[in-house]
Amino acid sequence: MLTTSLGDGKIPLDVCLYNASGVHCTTQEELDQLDQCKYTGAVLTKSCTIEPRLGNDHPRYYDDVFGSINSNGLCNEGYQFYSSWKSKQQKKPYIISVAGPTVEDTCTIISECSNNAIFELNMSCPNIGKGSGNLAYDKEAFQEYLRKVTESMGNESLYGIKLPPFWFPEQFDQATEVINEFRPTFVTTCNSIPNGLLIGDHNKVAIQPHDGFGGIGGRYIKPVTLANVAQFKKRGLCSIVGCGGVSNGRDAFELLLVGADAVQIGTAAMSPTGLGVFKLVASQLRRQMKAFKCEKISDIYQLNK
Ligand code: RRO
Repeated sequence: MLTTSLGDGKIPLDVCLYNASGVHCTTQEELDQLDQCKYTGAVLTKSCTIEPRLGNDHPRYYDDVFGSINSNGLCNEGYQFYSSWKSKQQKKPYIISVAGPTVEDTCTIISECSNNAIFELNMSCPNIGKGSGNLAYDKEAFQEYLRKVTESMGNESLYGIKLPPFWFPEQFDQATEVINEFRPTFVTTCNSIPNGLLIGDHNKVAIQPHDGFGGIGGRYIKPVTLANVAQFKKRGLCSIVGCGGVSNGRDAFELLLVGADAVQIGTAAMSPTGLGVFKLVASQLRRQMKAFKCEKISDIYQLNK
């Protein structure tokens, strides 16, 4: 019932839910746990760079009932770790998120990974200063990045693009033009909203790096995610993975209703119950589908036509 696929069947997912990059997917133990989780359809890694990175100083992540702020600073184990991680179950697609963060480093990483690796190109990290966070807002820079990166891939490579949030119709038109030119297998929309600010305990900014500014995720951003999925769906491009603000089955159902083919969960999987959220969301999503007489995931979008 929860089966779906990205790229017209090229990436089959037994379950339409999986983790957002950055959430429970940095270490060997975390990847192994994702691999074993029965309620996710893919394993997606933390965005990687050539060398391992420790990331920013702590506290760099904070959440409240409405969502989260982070300035993790691209902490990761380096691409060689992610390219050599092996699934013990061998059942789910394994997607390597690549941040670069420069286009040259992205190309190096891609050309060094195996030909049949699947990539999610992170062009939207909000926390690394100049670089990827605003790349997709500039049409020429976006094209140039994809031109170089796709040249470093095999012709048959499967890849998605992790987009930043867009706001205005012209931005969606412009991004769609670039996406249609390069035809990725999927887009993931969207990364955290850049440069938000949350106040934590003691009347101070909630996280330490960058004077407290960081990427906002979780329930705060669900309306933005819904709008971004709907705007891209309207423009009829490749498969869409919705990401941002999903913490229950109704949230996932709503993203599928506006045109997502699959749904990632980020902030809600950082909670103390961790990966348990996938079981909860999967069972609530099934219940929603039964209530609205949907037998398969693609029936959900039809309800909204
Ligand atoms: O590591 C981070 O600070 C980070 C990344 Br790479 C990203 O893409 N999105 C985000 O919210 N944080």
